[in-house]
Amino acid sequence: MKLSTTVQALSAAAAVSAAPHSRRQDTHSDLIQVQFPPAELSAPTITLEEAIQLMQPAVNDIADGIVDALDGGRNGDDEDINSTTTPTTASFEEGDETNPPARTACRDSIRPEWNSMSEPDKLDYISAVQCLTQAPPRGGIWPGAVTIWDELAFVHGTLSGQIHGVDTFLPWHRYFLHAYETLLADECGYAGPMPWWRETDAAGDLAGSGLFTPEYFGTLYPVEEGHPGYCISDGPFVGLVDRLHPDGEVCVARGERTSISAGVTVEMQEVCHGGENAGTLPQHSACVELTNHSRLHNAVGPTMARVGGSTYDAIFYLHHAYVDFQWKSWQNADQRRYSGVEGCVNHVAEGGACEPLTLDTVLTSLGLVPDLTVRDVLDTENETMCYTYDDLL
Ligand SMILES: [Cu+2]
Repeated sequence: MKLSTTVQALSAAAAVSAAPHSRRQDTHSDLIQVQFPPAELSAPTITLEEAIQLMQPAVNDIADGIVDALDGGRNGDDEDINSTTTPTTASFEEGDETNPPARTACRDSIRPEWNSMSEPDKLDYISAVQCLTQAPPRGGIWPGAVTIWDELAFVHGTLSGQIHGVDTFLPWHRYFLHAYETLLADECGYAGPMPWWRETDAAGDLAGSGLFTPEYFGTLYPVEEGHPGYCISDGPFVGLVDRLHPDGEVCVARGERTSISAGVTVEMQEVCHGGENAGTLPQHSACVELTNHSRLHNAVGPTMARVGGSTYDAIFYLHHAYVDFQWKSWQNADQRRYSGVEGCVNHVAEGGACEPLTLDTVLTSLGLVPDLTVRDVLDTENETMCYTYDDLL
């Protein structure tokens, strides 16, 4: 069915029916409209102007690692950006400024942008992900888990408050992608690369990006404002359920809000990149998280828009590979960013104390795969992790 035809059919169906009960079968198509409330957009965002403000130098001096901690260090104009944490410490190791660590350049493990992959490689990846959505749980993570997919979602959902809106955001999600890749290999024999998605190419029309087809991730339909979205209705992920939803078990669902997806832009990405000498990790992290990252989550909802269950949608992992790509690109602009971190692991309330993010900060998946530290994941071209991105060669 052509998308335009489908959308027309959906609009007509929506006009004649507004059943209030839990789910209903759409009379004009095979789509099931979800009836849990439209996701409250749980990923906070900032505007382009706020992003530019956030990236202003002088919150911290990355060269000295000198920090003006709890008073005065904060950019006065940022006060309404809840999730922005105040950098209060730096853990650059001595000599880092003059001797960046030698990097082994793992050029044999390149993460490709989705659209550059061959058809067989795309299908190979999708088939491995489908396998993971059905693989039996490893156990010991969550008694409610029926699959490893549930365990991944549980880990991300349970830790949600500790890994979003704090400076652990980028390292933890890098670690989480590593856990996911490990499971794809171990449980489903996947030996191919982990793709990323240059979603800025599809701003305002994610549905037409070529990813959301019955062969790959399943169709994504644009929806009107206030429409709750549709259960995934075709492709390898049809029937997938979110077992962490507060309303109980619900289908994994999508509906593109194009007004939001239009805001996933190269301009935002470039602001957050900050140039060679601008931007500390906390600035870069908050900027990335609160702009393109959050917008894409909110745009694909309702599953992706609910932070606690977002990993149930398989697109999550390509999206976070794009987030990780942005971090690595930022790190590449200053080699010291491969050896030092700064910021806070906690949400610092006004005047509150910062628990510093350090190289020894532990990144956990609650036992799904072994814990690592920030040190282990900071450089993706070392012994623990060995990859880079096609656009960063
Ligand atoms: Cu997350």
